[in-house]
Amino acid sequence: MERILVKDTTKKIGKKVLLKGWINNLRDHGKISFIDLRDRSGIIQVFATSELSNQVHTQSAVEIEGEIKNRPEKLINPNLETGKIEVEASKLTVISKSRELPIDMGKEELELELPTLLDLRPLTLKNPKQTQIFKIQAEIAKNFRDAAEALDCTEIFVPTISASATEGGAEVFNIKYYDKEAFLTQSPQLYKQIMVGVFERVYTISHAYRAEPSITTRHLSEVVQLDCEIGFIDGFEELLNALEFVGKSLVKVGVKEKPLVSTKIPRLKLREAQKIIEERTGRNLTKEMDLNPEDEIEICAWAQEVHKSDFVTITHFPTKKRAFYTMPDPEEPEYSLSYDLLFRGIEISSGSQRINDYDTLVKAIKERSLNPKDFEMYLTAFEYGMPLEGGFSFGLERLTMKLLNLQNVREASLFPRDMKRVDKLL
Ligand code: AMO
Repeated sequence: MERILVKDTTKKIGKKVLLKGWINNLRDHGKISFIDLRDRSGIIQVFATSELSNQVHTQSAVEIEGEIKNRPEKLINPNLETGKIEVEASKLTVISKSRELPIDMGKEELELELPTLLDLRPLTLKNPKQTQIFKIQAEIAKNFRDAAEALDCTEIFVPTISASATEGGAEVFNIKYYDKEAFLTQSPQLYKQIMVGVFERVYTISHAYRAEPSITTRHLSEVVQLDCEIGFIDGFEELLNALEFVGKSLVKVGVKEKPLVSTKIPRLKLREAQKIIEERTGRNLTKEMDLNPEDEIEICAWAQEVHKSDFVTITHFPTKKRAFYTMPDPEEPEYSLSYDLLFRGIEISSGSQRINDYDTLVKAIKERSLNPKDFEMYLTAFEYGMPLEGGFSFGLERLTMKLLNLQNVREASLFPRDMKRVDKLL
């Protein structure tokens, strides 16, 4: 008999079927038991005699043959797609047996502390609530590809090993590379810019590494970034429009609590945002060069209340606080043509218009006490015709965390890395 998926069982009432999957839960009632069978498409209840079920443990991989039947009216489960039916098992074969479980996997929501949840990842990820986080994450990534393609960007794949600690800052991982030293890239930035000189518009989904010096609920040491870079732009406005178009596209996923998306996302210069925060909280931020986490929460609360928007775009950060490649605003060069997109209280994306003139770029590199020699490959692209350009990068885990209202960004990473953890605690 050919295997069918759980999602197709509703069309097979009265028929004999073969299902394959894992035992998500097993309720033993003496002579009979109820099994929740989970496959990639869903969950279905299986009714089995104890002779069939007494050898199996929860999470074992099994094959079940049986007949699909309507459930008695009072046993219908409205929370399950297959809640009106069940399988009456005639044969149960264990493909691979599960050991005794170290935790209770029978609950809808795993009641575990985060370290246990992460230590037992291969098991805890099988919990449907956990699985759902990463289904949503896959939807976000798909939406990103669709939005970037709609902007006519070409997908590129860039290296994550670099010969120099490029973007500056202390948060770089050194690696031993044969008998030399190398670094893990902090972002695909330099390569995506080079590729604008080739394709004009590009996008990439890539891993980025940050040796974050502290443990917070919003920082990981390895992240997935969703980057776009666009050439021959007419100006800054075009970049903001692209950023917000992609942002709005990313959040069109199957979550219960739909994001508030207004037609026009509110846009504020950093100083305007700081003024609003001061009016609301009394905190004077005029000397601050950036928004701290508390400020991000406050300005997002303002955007929700006043503009019914979970998004707010902040522009014009001080030039010296942004990376060397950021274009200063020609009208006010201490401020830059840069932006952050905030969503539900956190920065989920960042970007800018870039310096596209070779000499200005070399000067900006030197001004930050970096060495132009370390940027040889990158700078070459600016010697051979770099158009006006800019781009942005979304953090996949932060976006997933906020869309699902998770408390810690680690819950939105399959195998999170931080100062204390690589798979397990170090
Ligand atoms: P930035 O450093 O702001 O910009 O990163 C872009 C986005 O990536 C996510 N992110 C992180 N998420 C979790 N933990 C971290 N340690 C972490 N670091 C970054 C955030 C952030 O908004 N090259 C520029 C982008 C550009 O200018 O195009 C860059 O990397 O969501």
